[in-house]
Amino acid sequence: MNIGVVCYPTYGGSGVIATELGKRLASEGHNIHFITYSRPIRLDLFSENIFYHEVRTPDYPLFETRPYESALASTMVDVARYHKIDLFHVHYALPHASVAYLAKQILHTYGINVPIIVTLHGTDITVVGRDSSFEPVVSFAINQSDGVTAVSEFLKEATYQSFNVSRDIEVIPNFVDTQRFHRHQKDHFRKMLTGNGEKILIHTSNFRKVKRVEDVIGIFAKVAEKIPSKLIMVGDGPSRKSAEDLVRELKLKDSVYFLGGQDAVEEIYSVGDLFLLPSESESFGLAALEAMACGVPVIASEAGGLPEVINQGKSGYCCTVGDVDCMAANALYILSTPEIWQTFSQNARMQAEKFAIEQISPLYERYYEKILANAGKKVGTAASSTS
Ligand code: GMT
Repeated sequence: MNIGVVCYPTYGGSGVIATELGKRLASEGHNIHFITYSRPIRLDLFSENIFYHEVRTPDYPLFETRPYESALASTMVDVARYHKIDLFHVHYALPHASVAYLAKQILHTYGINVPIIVTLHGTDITVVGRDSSFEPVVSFAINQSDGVTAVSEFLKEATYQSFNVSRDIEVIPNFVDTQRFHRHQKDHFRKMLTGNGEKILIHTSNFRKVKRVEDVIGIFAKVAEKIPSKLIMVGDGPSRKSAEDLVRELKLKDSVYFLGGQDAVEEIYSVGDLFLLPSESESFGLAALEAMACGVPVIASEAGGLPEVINQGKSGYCCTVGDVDCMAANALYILSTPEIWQTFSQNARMQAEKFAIEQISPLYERYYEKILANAGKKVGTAASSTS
């Protein structure tokens, strides 16, 4: 199959999922054409079946903001016409679902039908997409797409609740590469961070309001009062400055490291004793899954799809959003004895294996085939695919 993939290329779970899925499908013989405004962050290695088309949005003195959507639709049309795209898979509804609809209508004028599949990821539904400035467009585009998937049952239901949508939505959960994400031997790194055998707590995110980074620090402060610990903060974003200020205010500066954006997160998770994700809203929680694959138990809020990922009481705990006391108490319980931690760590890995990429990517392939069949299109399988 020749598949056009549209996603956000910067740090963020939806871009990671889009890129890792594309890489996996390319390794199985499909031709994957990424169409984005910069190279997707995890598109690091050359593969003969992967192509990258940069969307250029020319500037003009009249533009206060550049019309990216028009440039993206035009690039999608161009790539579809000249690379014989069988279907477009667009990740994150806003604005990709409506842009894909536009591209599809334009392609019809050339006598070309390219079905559109939209994957809903999170705040495109739960936060920004449902704002009245966008809702009618997002509802329309979801209804008009040939296929729609959501990354959790929670997100599927949230879509029905917040949008004027009644069509079928297929739940295909996110996945993890369990070969890459496993507990690496990183004793020297651990020693570097914790000269006195402290526990290591980790948080990774894009430091937005929805992540409740102040709760991460609150949980850590309570844990550190009882058990000597360090906190590693990975990622960057708007809440980082206030988080650093809070750490200074609480006089925790020597125990909290802000590492900024990192690529080899599996190496950091490999020295982790707990992963903290107390988000306000989280459709899935890919970072938690990746940490679990490295044997790190998770302390999280019970927001959104997190309870579908974390096996409560086995691989971690979920508490009510904002209940820092509950999260700290559960963290202390897991860290209280090496035996309890070991059991949670093993369970975390086992739970993550249920979401291994080799289990989940065939679900997407089957869904592609179904949508293509519904559209009356017959295309080759991975093995017979040609560009
Ligand atoms: O919605 C966002 O915050 C952005 C989005 C992304 O592009 O990174 O994250 C969402 O999609 C991820 C991948 O499917 C999920 O793992 C995250 O839980 C989800 N974020 C939220 O729901 C806040």
